[in-house]
Amino acid sequence: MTILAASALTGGIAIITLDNPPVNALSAPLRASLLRELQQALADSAVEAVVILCAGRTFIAGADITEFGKAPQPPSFAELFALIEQAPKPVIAAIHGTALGGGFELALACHYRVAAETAKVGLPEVHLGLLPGAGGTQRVPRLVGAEAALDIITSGRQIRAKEALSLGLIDTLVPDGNLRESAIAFARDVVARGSARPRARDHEVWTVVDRKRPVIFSDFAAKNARRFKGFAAPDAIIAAVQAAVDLPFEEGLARETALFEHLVATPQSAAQRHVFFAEREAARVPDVSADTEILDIRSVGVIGAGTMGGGITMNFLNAGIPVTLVEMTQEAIDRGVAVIRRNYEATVRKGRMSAEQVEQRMGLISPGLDLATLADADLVIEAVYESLDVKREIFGKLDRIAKPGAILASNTSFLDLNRIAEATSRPEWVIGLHFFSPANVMRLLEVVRGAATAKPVVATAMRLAKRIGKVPVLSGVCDGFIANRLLAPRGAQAEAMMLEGTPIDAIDRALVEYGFAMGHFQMMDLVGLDVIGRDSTERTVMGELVACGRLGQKRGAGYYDYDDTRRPSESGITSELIRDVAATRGIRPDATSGDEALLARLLYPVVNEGAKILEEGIALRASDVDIAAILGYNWPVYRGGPLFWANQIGLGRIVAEMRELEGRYGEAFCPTDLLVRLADKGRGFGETA
Ligand code: 3H9
Repeated sequence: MTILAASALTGGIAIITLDNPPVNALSAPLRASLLRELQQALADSAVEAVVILCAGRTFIAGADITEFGKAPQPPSFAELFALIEQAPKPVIAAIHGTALGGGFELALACHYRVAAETAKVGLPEVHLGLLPGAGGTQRVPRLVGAEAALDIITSGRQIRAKEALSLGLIDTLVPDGNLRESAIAFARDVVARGSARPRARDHEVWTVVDRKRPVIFSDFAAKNARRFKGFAAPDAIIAAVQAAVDLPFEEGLARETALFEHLVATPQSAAQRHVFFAEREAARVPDVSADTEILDIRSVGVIGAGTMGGGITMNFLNAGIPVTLVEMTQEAIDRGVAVIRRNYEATVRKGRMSAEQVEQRMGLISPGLDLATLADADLVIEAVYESLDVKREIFGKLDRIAKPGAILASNTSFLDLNRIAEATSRPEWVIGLHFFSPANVMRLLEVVRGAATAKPVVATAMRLAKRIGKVPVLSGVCDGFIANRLLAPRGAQAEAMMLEGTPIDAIDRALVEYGFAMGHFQMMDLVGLDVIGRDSTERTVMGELVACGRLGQKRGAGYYDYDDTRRPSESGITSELIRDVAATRGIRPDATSGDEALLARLLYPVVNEGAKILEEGIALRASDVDIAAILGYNWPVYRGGPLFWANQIGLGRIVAEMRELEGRYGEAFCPTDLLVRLADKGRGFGETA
């Protein structure tokens, strides 16, 4: 039986230990159990102070996220925290690991907070489309002032114990491994000093905030408008923190509760909670059991020091794993290493890394020109240009060089991994590791499983992804894998609509309004039209633009014209070209208007492609498709990904609308069997009957 909360008494100090693996989420049973233990301790005349401590790897990581959207179970957070705060005996939180969300809010309701040196605290609710709903927005401003509170709560960042101490969020730091004893000693000291019971609620917010600047809230919203765009939670957080300033504590709490209850019922929060669990689920491969052997990756080889190879290398350096980086010429390797150094130096300038750290990381690279230097690497990643012949040749050589038991990976973004694996005598050791550009920044890693890839190789890749800060999504072998396959139909529809006479800025605006950082044509211009260079036998607008030197933003002209500040404006030349190309291809004007119609046109084919990817068994589950879209090409996180979004619209409606569109625009709108089947059953993607 799992012990949820149990008490022990040592010399007048009651120690309540919470034990709800894996992260001590404050579920209803845990709340009930803690409430009971607290009531007993407070009623026990032998108890002079109470310490709340957690078993396992962390203090409470927050409310149990799986409970949101269900009927609330007693006791409420408010009831529990009121008991703590109003307790006639001092209550002390002893924090290790991460005290997050409702967990940190519990600590804030305690009279004192003792933290282990490596502990972190934070209010990450914003990442779930929520605000701290258990007093965090009212107590934090009272401890640190409104401005710091706005930063902490809207960023959701984890604050190291040292910073938390200097901010006044915790009272003392103690050595790791000695938390229990230190917290007991702290409690004894408090008792000896006369059982003082300071409460965050009694602090004056105005003692920290400059009274003359009531505009801090509107200033803060304006300054962060870009970052908050489209998200509902930041505005609600600002309103709640403002309530901490404007209203008495209890009224502020009531305002916070009302805002929380509103947010938790929004589709945005449902989407962001879906993404939270989907990211974690993605690492699981059903036929690769948890006890599959994980290979030890202590050294990595990367072939190709271009943009991709360099970015890939940085991931391993950041994780402290040495990399042997191999190129064809001295010039190429020197350039690649210099770019890596420049990237790190830029991070130093932003104050996010020290000069010593740069040297440490650069010291982990062994640059060279000889593939033979990869003989000892535990994992080799090939990141040369996309040519099957070149890759097969490299894998053939690697096969002769790499030690037995080394994983041989390709960073191909669309080639047939099985053909690459066949160039070796050990296809079971070959896997795809498809990084997204910039590879040191983008969190998605598509792990491509070939027909022969061995289970330990898959399991190792999934584990390694986490070690280097990536979210792995398993993909089968197909042209474009998951993320790129999803992106293609959106582009095809954007271009079709352009030729039918829909203004490109209307198409882009619809995507930006939906939540993408930029529209299709803006993205093409940013990447560079010459770089995208599609093979086409037909006359295309892009081909014509390239032919007349309009290569995109870098030339000040592409689909759009750009001024010195890179602001796009409509181009007469492009409009003319569009009309011209449409006329030669016999496309009649038929502009689409209205955001809903534009989005149906642009995004339903993406939903359909996602369904095909599932149907073909390329992705393991619907939520993996969502993660690939969100992390691979910035599908707005608050939409939950294409398939979650489709569920929210209703698959029945999507199928009906697609059939209409199919009549007008053809095959791209023919709903795939899986989509039709689910719609007929009234089910959504990933939903069991
Ligand atoms: C909140 O508190 C609202 C309140 O303000 C107001 C209430 C009224 N609930 O991430 P990991 C699971 S909102 C349920 O892989 P790590 C997770 O799904 C909450 N489950 O470990 C996974 O399950 P599985 C605010 C949770 O070591 C397992 O635990 N708090 C929760 O890489 C391990 O997780 C947060 O948003 C939860 N709260 O990282 C914090 N948390 O093994 C969310 C985790 O089945 N949590 N799980 O896949 C985290 O950020 C990370 O889990 C943490 C550990 C940093 C704690």
